[in-house]
Amino acid sequence: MLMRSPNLVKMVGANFLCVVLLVEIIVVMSGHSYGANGLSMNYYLTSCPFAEQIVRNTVFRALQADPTLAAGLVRMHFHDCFVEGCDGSVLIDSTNDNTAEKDSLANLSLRGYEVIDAAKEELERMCPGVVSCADIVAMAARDSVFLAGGPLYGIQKGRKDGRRSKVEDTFNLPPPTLNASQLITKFRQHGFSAEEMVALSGAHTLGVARCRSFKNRLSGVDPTLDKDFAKTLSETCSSGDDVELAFDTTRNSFDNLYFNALQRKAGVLTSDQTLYADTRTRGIVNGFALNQATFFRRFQWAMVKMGTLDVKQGSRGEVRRNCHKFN
Ligand code: HEM
Ligand SMILES: *[C@@H]1O[C@H](CO)[C@@H](O)[C@H](O)[C@H]1NC(C)=O
Ligand SMILES: CC(=O)N[C@H]1CO[C@H](CO)[C@@H](O)[C@@H]1O
Repeated sequence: MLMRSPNLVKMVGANFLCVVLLVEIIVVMSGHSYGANGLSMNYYLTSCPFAEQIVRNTVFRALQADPTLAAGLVRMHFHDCFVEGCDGSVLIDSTNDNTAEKDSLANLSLRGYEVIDAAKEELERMCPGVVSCADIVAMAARDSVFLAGGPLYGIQKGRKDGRRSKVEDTFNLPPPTLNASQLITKFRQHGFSAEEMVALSGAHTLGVARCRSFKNRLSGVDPTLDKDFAKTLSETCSSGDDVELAFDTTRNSFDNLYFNALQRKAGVLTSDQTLYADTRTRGIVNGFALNQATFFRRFQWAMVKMGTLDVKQGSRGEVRRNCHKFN
């Protein structure tokens, strides 16, 4: 296990490069291992050998300038994968005859598009037409987790970019008002266990929510909501719908404090606090709150799995030249 200070980005640089190089060497030695879905660890080995480094350096520079972007990039990957599979559909701009996923209410506050664009631009210079936008999103999320102090996991590459991005498909995204039963059902539809769903929710160790995402909790008495924390929520909302509140006390550090907050009834969204309120998931929350290493292992596994949801292969997809537009 690597130990990192919260003041991550500066310290981690050198370490990060070494570890990733090592991971890559191990992968290369173990040969081409294509999964059933056509993805592989060393997909760009000959076609664009520096693809991983280019994405990593771009993300590294972006987070140095603005560490809050780690949250944006992790969430972007989730929104990409849960709608139409991990195919870069979240990046498509709307046109006159197509309203894209991007313009859904759920998507209102996605951030970090410019980081994906910067990586894509450099990749197009080095190896034109080779690295998909979907893979860039997956790699950027992976690098963000690690640079924010979370676990490092290797991911397969080779996702093709999709040719469909429709606002109506975003009904697949879970709204923040869901209870544990509904979350378990929703995630089961994508092949996840309750434990994997709780681990993935742990991504809320990064970032913020805006008042409009939790103001549903401010009417009536909620026994699952701490009284002082209820005041924090309503004070936030007294300044407007778009005012932000961090999910935990360390919004830019990937740690297990999110789960400790749930134990104190200080979860921000209904969908956060329900994980502790419901007996089916409370034990999992307690386990992750007690042992960060367990959370990290489960999160790594669940993210790798999320990153392969309905990936497009061959003629089902393309490698976009510009991540905002179909070719
Ligand atoms: C379990 C169901 C989930 C629900 C209901 C949910 C809902 C939300 C909502 C409402 C916000 C705040 C948006 C805003 O007010 O601007 C948010 C933020 C966020 N979500 Fe989730 N989410 C879920 C799962 C996930 C998963 C699986 C991931 C990633 C693996 C994720 C990553 C994030 C991150 C990093 C943020 C902070 C974004 C930022 O600060 O820019 N969420 N989520
Ligand atoms: C969760 O919400 C659904 C829909 O509102 C409701 O039918 C169900 O009873 C709720 N489950 C629990 C355990 O509260
Ligand atoms: C409805 C809405 O406001 N959608 C937004 C989704 O995200 C993009 C990119 O930030 C915005 O341009 C859209 O306005």
